[in-house]
Amino acid sequence: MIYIFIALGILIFFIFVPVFGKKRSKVRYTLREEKGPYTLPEKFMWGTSTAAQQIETQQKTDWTDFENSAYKNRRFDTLAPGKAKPGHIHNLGAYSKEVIKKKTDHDARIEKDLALAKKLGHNAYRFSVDWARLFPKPGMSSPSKAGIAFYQRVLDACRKNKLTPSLTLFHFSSPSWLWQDTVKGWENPNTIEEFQSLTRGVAEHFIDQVDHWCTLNEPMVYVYNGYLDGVFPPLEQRGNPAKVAPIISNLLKGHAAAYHILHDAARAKNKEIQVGLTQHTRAFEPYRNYAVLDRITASIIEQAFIWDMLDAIETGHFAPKTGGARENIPGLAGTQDYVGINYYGRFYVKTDITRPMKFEVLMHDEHDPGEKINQLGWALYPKGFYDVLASAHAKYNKPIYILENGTADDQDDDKIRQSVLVNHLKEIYHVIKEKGADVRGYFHWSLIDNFEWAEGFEARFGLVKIDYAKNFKRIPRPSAELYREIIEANGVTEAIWRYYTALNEANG
Ligand code: IFM
Repeated sequence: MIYIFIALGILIFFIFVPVFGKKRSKVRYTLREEKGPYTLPEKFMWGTSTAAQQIETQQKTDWTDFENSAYKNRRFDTLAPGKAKPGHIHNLGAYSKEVIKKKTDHDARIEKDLALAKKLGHNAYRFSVDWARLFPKPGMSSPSKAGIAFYQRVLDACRKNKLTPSLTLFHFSSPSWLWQDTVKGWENPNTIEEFQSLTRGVAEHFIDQVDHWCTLNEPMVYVYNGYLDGVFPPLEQRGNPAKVAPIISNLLKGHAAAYHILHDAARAKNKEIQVGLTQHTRAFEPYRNYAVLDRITASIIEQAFIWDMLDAIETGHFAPKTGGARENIPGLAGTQDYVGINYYGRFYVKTDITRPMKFEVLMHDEHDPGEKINQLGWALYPKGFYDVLASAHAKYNKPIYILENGTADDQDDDKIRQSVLVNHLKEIYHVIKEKGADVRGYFHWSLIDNFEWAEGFEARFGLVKIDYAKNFKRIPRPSAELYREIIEANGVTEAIWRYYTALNEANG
């Protein structure tokens, strides 16, 4: 009997007491030695991504309401770099009302911005439509003429500059009128029907001109930030992840309906299109390498945050890993022609033996001064990009588009962004070569600096800097030229690799 107790004790000790083992951040990614060239497939799409609420003049949306109320009530705080304070928008008070309203003044500069993208060598451009610009009032049977004319300008500029457009229908913000009910946003089942009207309106005008479609941008960020973490509208902090399963289910239903509407419209015009959605991905890793609870929790979070929705789209069956009703969703199975991946680095998952359900997700390891992080404190980890792409390929065996990858770096010499570009593009090469992944395009986030949601205007993601104090002046950063050279060579050449290595050595 005593032996059973000892054995059980040892088992429990190893499973639950995370005392041994290195921190995962110490497990570095050693750059592979070869100098390249790391050439990507022919006809590769090279572009950038943007989103309406982040670069266009404010329309009447949930986000506009939040921005204006945060400004009025001086709710500008942050908890730590990259850790937004619920209900606040970081340092918004440092910017003028004009900036908050016009964001990047893109409305007045669409043609110039896309001419700049061409000059920087891009052959593609991903943008999203502002739902409220197209449907400013409830009950409209077709989109507003002014809204359609606005996006026609974007598409005309794409055509003129030989940029293949990729159009996203939903990127976080939606009309204020969808937020009047007690059940708000995508939690309200009516939103599914309204999203179908949006899709029909956009398809009717643009299906001829767009071959690449994204229904939903990072739906799990929308759900997590809005309903669990409280940093996006509706600023809720529900303790239990099972409570958001119905919202995810509505998003899946909206996606499936939009997929069919777009394909029906394309079929009627005898044309082929590609439709998918894109997920925000990170490498979810245990904080302590050998802490079994950290490891188990990290893998559950990864499954829930990245794969649950994509698995449901493959099978038509939604089985939320973090609780909530399982459900068969009619019309959902097989509604992705490609897998959309947005990748931003590594998160650490840290558990506590005394409160196993209350885990922490850390953006970097505070106790590891050697770790490479960005302006927002996000741990950089190119190897995780390889792993995510390899998993997406193994699970779904579909074409993959990187619809976002980039980093926050506000320095004029933007060495961090240059490093992110080179290292992540190398990983695409490796995963194609070693795993046979069918990666067809890379869209850097972002073309220009923009409004980074609860992080406000401080976090700078642009290849091109915006000087908000000097009438929204556009100033390309060194990474813009580096990206141009990479595109021209269709990959990272030995010369670019040498430049990058020298840059890093000079940098310590
Ligand atoms: O700015 C966001 C974008 O809206 C969605 N993906 C991540 C980006 C950087 O945080």
